[in-house]
Amino acid sequence: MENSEKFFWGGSIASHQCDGAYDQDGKGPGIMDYVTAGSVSKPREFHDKCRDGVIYPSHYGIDFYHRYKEDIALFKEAGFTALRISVDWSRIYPNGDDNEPNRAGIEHYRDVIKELKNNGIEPIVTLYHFELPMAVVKNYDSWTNRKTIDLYLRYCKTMFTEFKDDVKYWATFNEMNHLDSDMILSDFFTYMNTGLCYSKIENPAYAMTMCSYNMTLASVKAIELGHGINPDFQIGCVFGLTPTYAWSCNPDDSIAAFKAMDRDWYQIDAMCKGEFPQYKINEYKKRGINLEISDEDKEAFKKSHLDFIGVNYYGSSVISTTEENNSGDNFFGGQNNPYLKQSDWGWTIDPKGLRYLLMVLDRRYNLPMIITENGLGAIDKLEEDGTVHDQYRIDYVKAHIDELKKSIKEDKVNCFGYLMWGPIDLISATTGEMKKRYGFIYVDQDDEGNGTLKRIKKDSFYWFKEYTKNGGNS
Ligand code: BGP
Repeated sequence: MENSEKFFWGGSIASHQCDGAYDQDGKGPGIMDYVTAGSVSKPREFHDKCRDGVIYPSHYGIDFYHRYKEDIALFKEAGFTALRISVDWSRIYPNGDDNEPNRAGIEHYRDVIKELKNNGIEPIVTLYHFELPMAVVKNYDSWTNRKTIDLYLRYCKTMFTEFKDDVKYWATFNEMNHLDSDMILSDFFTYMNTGLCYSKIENPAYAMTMCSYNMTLASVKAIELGHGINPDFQIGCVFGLTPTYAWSCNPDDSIAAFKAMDRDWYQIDAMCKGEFPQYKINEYKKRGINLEISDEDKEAFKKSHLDFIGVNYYGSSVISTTEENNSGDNFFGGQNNPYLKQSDWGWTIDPKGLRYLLMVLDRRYNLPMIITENGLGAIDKLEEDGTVHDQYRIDYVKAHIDELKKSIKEDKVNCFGYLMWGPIDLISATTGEMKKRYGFIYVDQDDEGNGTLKRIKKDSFYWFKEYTKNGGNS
């Protein structure tokens, strides 16, 4: 990419969506291991077996745990210079509070990271991508308990220390912003962030507030901890961000749109503006929740130093304050945008929204950014001759990169990489489906976990390889 010496091209994956091997090498049960296909919002009781009349996709993933060498070789061939992976906390501390870390888990990630580096791919490591040990939910009531901050920090310390010289880029959390006090316990984002519905919760709104607050504080403390271990670490946090437009020029719609976006800022504000924002404390108060911040916590927020913002971007939403316009069956809530198309899963496709979002973030925070997720979930057809023609994916990715280029060149936004989501087909987080595919690489597996797991290069794979050959300048 022009104007940028070190611009990463690559992809993002998460352990629980691709590893499989859910009970191997000492891994403990994590919250995503309890979730059945298609029922993320209604997780059922944990089954010891992969199949007990019910399908638990995280139990098998796409077997990246055993096939990572083959997959990394393909990423290299596609021109990747970075891969964002996640470490599953329950592979390192199976119960969250074990006396010693699980060496086999650490060594597994060491092998993966080594393989990436040997292939010239920079590892970018997320420390929490919906991967909370279930024992922390059951024994400590998840993030409602401040003790969980200590457990998380101990896990981070283990990772920062073990990989002091091997990993430079870290992300403390993935999409913790999809958690707020006015959500419902059965919302899949609440579940994925906290597993809360498995703990003893009397006041859900208060519990969710405490989870969000404690995760934000944990992120701030982890950043400080990491910088203490290696001052050269670049430690960021990843947010799932959805720009929201006003349906009309009615000022009420503009205020509603602003407020909808405001929900996404408070944790970023807390991580880089020196204090937990008063506007959020006031909002909690209006909902009957009294958030008191101790002097010790205030100190931690004051010192917070976020190195970069990770941007997960899939699409935009539209908000209206008048009921007759409230037709929306859009995944992001609100209206369907008449100017834009949607994916098969109702996600609005809006490349320009990325440019808009980056401008807002840049002017608000003036921090380096990296696109940590972007992509199109689509149904792909494997042809009889073993090809997959996914021009729609090429169009989607190219359109977003085109807008990103404008952000960098014209808007002078500081963005140091583009990582597409799910470069190899993997399990969908929100639906548990395999048929919702994002990859440049097709994986032969169906929604029930059947298939050869063979990896097949799609048309988009060849396109991306060509596209990135000249640093995306061709
Ligand atoms: C993001 C998550 C990812 C990923 C992606 C696509 O919110 O960080 O884990 O899953 O969304 O979502 P889905 O897999 O549900 O299509």
